[in-house]
Amino acid sequence: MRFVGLLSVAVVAAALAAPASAAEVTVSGGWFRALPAGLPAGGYFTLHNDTDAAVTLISASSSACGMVMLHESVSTGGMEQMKMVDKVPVPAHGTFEFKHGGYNLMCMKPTAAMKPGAKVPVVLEFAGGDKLGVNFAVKNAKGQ
Ligand SMILES: [Cu+2]
Repeated sequence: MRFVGLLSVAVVAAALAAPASAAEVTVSGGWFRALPAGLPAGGYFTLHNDTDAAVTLISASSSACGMVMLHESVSTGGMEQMKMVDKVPVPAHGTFEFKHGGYNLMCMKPTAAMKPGAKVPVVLEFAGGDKLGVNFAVKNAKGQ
């Protein structure tokens, strides 16, 4: 796999600031929906896999969250419920969108850093141990 190899997260984050090179896994449009009173913040983004191999997202973490879970919203009889997901495969040259009503990151116990207008770091971990560091914007409940 060619995108991040065994580089440290800090090195990966620095590499992301450089112009995109040929084949890698990238994130666009990452943001958290901050809610008042320490409620969990949903995270949304699009994962782009421009490599020739499938990748599988297995976990996420952030210093702005006590814990980050992968969730899927499932509508049952008009009720929307969140289901835990343990992996999200993205095919070679494919994309996967985490969006409202579908998949989301769930930031449990958000810290004071999780406030609208801020940016918070997120580390995505893939099967095999590759990690990708990316900054997410923080917006209010209206997405502003
Ligand atoms: Cu959720």
